[in-house]
Amino acid sequence: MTNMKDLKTLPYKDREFFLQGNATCAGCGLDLSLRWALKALGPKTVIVSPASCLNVVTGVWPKGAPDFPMINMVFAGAASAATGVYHGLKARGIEDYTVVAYAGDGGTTDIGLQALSGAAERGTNIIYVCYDNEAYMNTGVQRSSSTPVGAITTTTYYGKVQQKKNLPGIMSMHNIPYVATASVGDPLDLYDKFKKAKDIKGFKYIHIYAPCPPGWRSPSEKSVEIAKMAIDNGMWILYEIENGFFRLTGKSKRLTDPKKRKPIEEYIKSQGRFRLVKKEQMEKLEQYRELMWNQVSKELLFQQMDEKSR
Ligand SMILES: Cc1ncc(C[n+]2csc(CCOP(=O)(O)OP(=O)(O)O)c2C)c(N)n1
Ligand code: SF4
Ligand SMILES: [Mg+2]
Repeated sequence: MTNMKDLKTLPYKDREFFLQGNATCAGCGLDLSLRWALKALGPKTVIVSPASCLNVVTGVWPKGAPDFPMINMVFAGAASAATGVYHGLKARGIEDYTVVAYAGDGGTTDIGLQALSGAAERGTNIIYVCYDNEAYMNTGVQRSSSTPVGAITTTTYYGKVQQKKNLPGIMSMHNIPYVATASVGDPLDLYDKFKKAKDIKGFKYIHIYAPCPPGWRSPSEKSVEIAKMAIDNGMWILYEIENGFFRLTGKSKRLTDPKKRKPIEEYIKSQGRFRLVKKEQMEKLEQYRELMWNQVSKELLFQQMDEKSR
């Protein structure tokens, strides 16, 4: 791992690939995530974007601001289109480009899941990224299966009833060489994970926590703070699974003890989408956090057993 510790030593620190003045809203987590990801991936990167905010903001003339080759694709087709781009480039003898599908949570956890699972099973040499703003934002904030319990959207007026789908968990079951979670609340960790994924052959999956001020009803200047809160309170766990080896990263390494996790009240209060959350939904949100950490504990336990048996 590169373990980038300092912004000043970052390659491409003075080079932007996703340019200023683009049409994303102020404080957009998608914008931040892509900016950092591209600094790790460098200029030889092709982005495939299915219908999503990214797809919209890169296509709005005269504010389309990608300084990288990019293909806009249908909502369900990110992973299959990226597969085609990879093989097309390969057939022409071009193997030094990184092909990346960069999709929203709707395009990943709902409509694009079939193509995603297929590409993962085939082991296509691409990186698939889900920037998770926890709803269908560009079409006016409808719920996705990645929306958390209690969040108000235009299709869940009183707050979503079901729990958030654990897509990184599902992807880890595909036995692909690299699965990671990341957050715009820890850009250097995000940077390191993209740097690592770039050099691994096969299918890589990175799931990024990406706040959306208009969709979350949160102040635009608070996006990074909210993302950091989610890490500190354990609602978003930073980890990577490299060739089956599970590892917590960033601040999440210090949070295996539940007592060290901050309470979630402040986090819930920071976003208007949770304004109708009552005791019952609060308990469900806490149950979700517990469930995710229980899975982490199992992973860590399996690993210890595996190491002992060697
Ligand atoms: C088959 C199909 N159904 C619906 C749409 C309309 N549509 C475009 S983007 C989108 C939601 C995308 O949500 P997400 O993937 O989470 O990306 P975000 O907008 O949040 O960035 C929808 C419903 C479409 N383009 N194609
Ligand atoms: S609606 Fe949300 S995800 Fe879309 S551009 Fe605005 S802040 Fe970003
Ligand atoms: Mg979304």
